Amino acid sequence: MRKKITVIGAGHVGEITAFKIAEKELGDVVLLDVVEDMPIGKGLDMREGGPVGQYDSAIMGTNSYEDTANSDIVVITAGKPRTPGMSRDELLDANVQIVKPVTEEVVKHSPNAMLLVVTNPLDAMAYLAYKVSGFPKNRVFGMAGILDTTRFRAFISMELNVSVENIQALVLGGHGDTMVPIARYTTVAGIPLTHFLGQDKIDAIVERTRKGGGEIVKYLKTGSAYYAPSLAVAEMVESIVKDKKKILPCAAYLEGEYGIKDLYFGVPIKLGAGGVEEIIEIDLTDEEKEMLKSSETAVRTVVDLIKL
Ligand code: TXD
Repeated sequence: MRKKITVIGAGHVGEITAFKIAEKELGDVVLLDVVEDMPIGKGLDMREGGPVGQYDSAIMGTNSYEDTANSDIVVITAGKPRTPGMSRDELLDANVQIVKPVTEEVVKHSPNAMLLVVTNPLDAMAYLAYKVSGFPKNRVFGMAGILDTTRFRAFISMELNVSVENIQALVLGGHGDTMVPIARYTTVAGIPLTHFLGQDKIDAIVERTRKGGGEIVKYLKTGSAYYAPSLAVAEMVESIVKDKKKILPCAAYLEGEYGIKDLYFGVPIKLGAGGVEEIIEIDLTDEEKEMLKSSETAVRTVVDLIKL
């Protein structure tokens, strides 16, 4: 039986996510948006690409939640993106008004689904979806860390002129400018990053990673990044559908791990058929712990503004 995967929001991230999922044949895809007819056109276009793109996934676009019934995975991308000069946190009020009713509809139609939240401010929206859905914590998680990590990896590969595939890295913390790229756990073909780069260079790459989202918004002017984010979501969906049990940095609900309680926060998790199957706690230096603490404070300040 093929999996049924729904993507809510057929904007930039939603449409490319749906397309990648279909192309990789991870399941049949339903793409939903509030804009009348638009997702139907996009879905049809993707379906018609099947013969030449060599994928058999059935893709459909819709304006109705009836078509999403009994989905195995629901990806929530509905919401406003940033524009230049804006922080992710400034999207809170507008996106609470979107993600809350979307989650309620999803729960009504797909009570057993996994919820993969993408809308910003990410950690706060994952928390909202968790609380509103009433789903167990293993079935609600957010995408951010893979995106932040792929940016960090890309910058390192650009600097060293080596394959992106050689670079293993980890970015922890909230999805904001306080995120914590852990250079100490970053390797190039298993060799510590410090063998290749001095501290100044590493610091500059860490800083560019933290501001990576904003750098793209500045160029796009009318919205935020979508290619790398969509690929990151597709990697998560693949790990669940194929039960790959990949260890990936994702926003997960913490109940004491890393000394943090009742918060969605970016940590390494094992992602498989059971959703969040394990949260991996790694040893951190005092300096890293301090950076994580200020990231926690930044996320908690935003979450506290949500009126559930
Ligand atoms: O790392 C991450 N988590 C992120 C998050 C990386 C990239 C983008 N990130 C956030 O995803 C971004 O800040 C936004 O909050 C969302 C979606 O970004 P996208 O770039 O796809 O925005 P678009 O192109 O404006 O698309 C949003 C779509 C648009 O088609 C709206 O009509 C639709 O969302 N929308 C809705 N769909 C369904 N239901 C409701 N209520 C709804 N409201 C708006």
